[in-house]
Amino acid sequence: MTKRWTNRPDGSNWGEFGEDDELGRINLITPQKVLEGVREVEHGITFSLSLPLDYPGGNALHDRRFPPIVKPITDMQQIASNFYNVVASDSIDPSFIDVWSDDVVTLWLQYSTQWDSLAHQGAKFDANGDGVDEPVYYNGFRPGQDILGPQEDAKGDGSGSTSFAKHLGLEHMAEHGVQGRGVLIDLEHHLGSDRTAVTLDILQDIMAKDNVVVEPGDMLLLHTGFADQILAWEKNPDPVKIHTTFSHLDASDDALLDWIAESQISALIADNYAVEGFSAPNPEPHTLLPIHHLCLFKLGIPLGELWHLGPLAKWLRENNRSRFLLTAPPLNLPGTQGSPLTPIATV
Ligand code: UVW
Repeated sequence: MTKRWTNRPDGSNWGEFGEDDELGRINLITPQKVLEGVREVEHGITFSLSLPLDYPGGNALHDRRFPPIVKPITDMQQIASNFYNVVASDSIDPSFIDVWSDDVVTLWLQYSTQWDSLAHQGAKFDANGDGVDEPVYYNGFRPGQDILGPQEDAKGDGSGSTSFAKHLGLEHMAEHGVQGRGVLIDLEHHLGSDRTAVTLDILQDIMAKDNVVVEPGDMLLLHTGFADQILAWEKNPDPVKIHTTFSHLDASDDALLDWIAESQISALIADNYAVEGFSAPNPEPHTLLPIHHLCLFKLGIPLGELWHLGPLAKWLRENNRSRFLLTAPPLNLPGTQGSPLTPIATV
């Protein structure tokens, strides 16, 4: 197969997991890494790390993402009542005792607890070496060719799908299985609910105080307290505080970005909105989200957002631990940019 690129971005690892790789750093979750995760299980206690998927509530966090809409499926005549709370003795035959329901959901895949796929953020970059930047995703995959849409029948199966990631979709992570060692850094314990931009110095200071060590292939989780507050707001979040409280990674700190690259983490996960804050305006070409750019575009590190980490962080602190077995596959829903999930930590 022809290479999709002749230039790769500075500091990227394109091609290092194979010319056609679509998994990125998830490749570092090897059988050995799974065993390292399993060895962290001592008590058999599990923590579900998902918010209910109808949280945060409303759309104050992101004005184009909405809570799920659940409906009954309809019958061939589009009548909903024919397949929801259906009493079979009334509608089919008096001899049947059954009552049935079936439903359908419209689900904004990045509304709540989610993975961002490697197709979620690319960049303009001169990958083919013709001197002109073109839009491209991780490992040189292209909009319009590999990531299709919006267009009629993008999936090509008549299903009505108008977008479809032929490559880099989350089904690859689902099929690989996402299970290995998770390591949690408890930012909230040290920084409280202030909107602190966390630099490498702050991060390493907290890691030293809490004896947190991150090794290649680990999935790194950051507890900021944001998702705990989201739950406390009970689906009616404060529209100002939701954007002005709790810590996030300081994407303007180049040393932090270098550390993320050098640490060889396989995934970067936070309980907040986007892991990082937005870049300041700048007349030069730049990325709005440097950590998304580094992780999704350059290094193939999937991002987890809006995970519910509070109870796990509390237990780990009480037990003087930071590591656990993390099981966190996305939905095996082909062609998607993001996926809800129900991650489980086992200690
Ligand atoms: C933002 O929308 C800021 O981040 P994400 O798309 O990763 O949720």
